[in-house]
Formats: sequence, C-alpha cells, structure tokens
Amino acid sequence: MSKQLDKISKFLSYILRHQPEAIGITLDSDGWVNIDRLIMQANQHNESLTRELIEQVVKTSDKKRFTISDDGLKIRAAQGHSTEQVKISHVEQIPPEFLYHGTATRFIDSIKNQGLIAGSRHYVHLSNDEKTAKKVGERHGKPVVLKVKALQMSQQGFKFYLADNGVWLTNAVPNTFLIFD
Ligand code: HQG
Repeated sequence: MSKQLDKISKFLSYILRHQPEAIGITLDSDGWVNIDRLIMQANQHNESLTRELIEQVVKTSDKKRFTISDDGLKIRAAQGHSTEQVKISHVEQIPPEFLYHGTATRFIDSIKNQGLIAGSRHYVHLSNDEKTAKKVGERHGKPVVLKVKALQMSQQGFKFYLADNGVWLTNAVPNTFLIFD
C-alpha cells in the first residue's frame, strides 16, 4: 500500500472505530456511515478524501479492515471499535478448537493473572493462525503468541463472533483457557 493510502487507512480506522465525532459524523449502531457524508466532513476538516481513494484503501487493505455496503452507499470498519456509538451484531459462530492471540512479553504477567481483557476495544481479538497473531503482537513490542482453547470455551457457554474480515471476537478469555508455551 502506498504512503498516501496508508495514511488514509489510518485516518479511516481512527474515525470509523474510535472518534467519529472528530469530524462531526455519527455512525449507526452497526458502524455504518454514508460515504458521501464521510467525504464531505473529512474535507471540511482538512483531510482530502475522495470516493476513489476510499475504494483503493478498501481494496488493498491487507486485513480487509473496511467494508462497503452492498448498495455501495455506506462504509464501516469490520472490527476493532472502541466508540460507544457502535454495537455491531456480529455473527455468532462456533470457533475451531484453538484460536491465537498475539501480544507482547511485557503484558504476560498481567494476562496470567487476569486472562485476556478487551481494554478500550469492545472485544478481545483472536486469529485463526499463529502467523497473523504474531504480527498483531509485534505492534506492541516483543511478540508472544498465546493459544486459546476456543472450542472448550464455547462448549462452556462463552460466545464467539466472526467479523466481516475473519477476525474472531470474544468478550474476554479467562486465564484457564490460555496456553502459555
Ligand atoms: C493486551 C489490529 C495486560 C492485549 C489487529 C493487547 C487486531 C492485556 C493489548 C486489532 C490484557 C490491547 C486488535 C491483560 C489483553 N493485561 N494486557 N489482562 N489482556 N491485553 O491494540 O488485540 O491493524 O487494543 O494482548 O490486527 O493488539 O488496527 O488489541 O496487546 O485485530 O487493523 O492489551 O487491531 O488491527 O491492544 O489488536 P489492542 P490487539 P489493525
């Protein structure tokens, strides 16, 4: 992804996950906003944005961070929200036996005590594969990948959701379901 598109991707993540009010827009409870309105408000706040640039970001996003509605009128972030405006009804799914969570070594003691908590986001984020989890962990420091006994959790009543982009979400992971190698 080019530098320009990367910058726009970061801007869209900030607005569509965390601070829509920063450019005076409101997201609906499923996270959607009208694309024309988003562009107008962004431009009014000195962020040059066009439909074409948005489409390029959506198309080239390695993690498929954003989804455009079937009618082409709206956009939302697939997951990762912290804003209280949004409560996406993600699809509930039975997870595979194991899912993975990438974190940094400095968080391990705390995670051993408390399990995984969502922090400022709405959910704990889990990946299907270790490689993706490692990349997520690298964002925070020296990466560690934890194995989560997801199927066992689900059999005990914990709910799992699959976001538009394949990221698994759950409210929290008690430490008894974590494998620290
Ligand atoms: C850690 C990215 C101490 C947790 C990725 C993580 C993801 C604890 C950090 C998405 C803890 C939160 C989300 C506990 C959890 N004590 N630390 N009890 N429980 N933590 O950024 O999962 O590139 O909010 O391990 O791909 O890193 O932005 O969550 O290190 O899908 O599109 O607290 O963001 O996507 O950090 O990443 P984050 P995350 P994008």
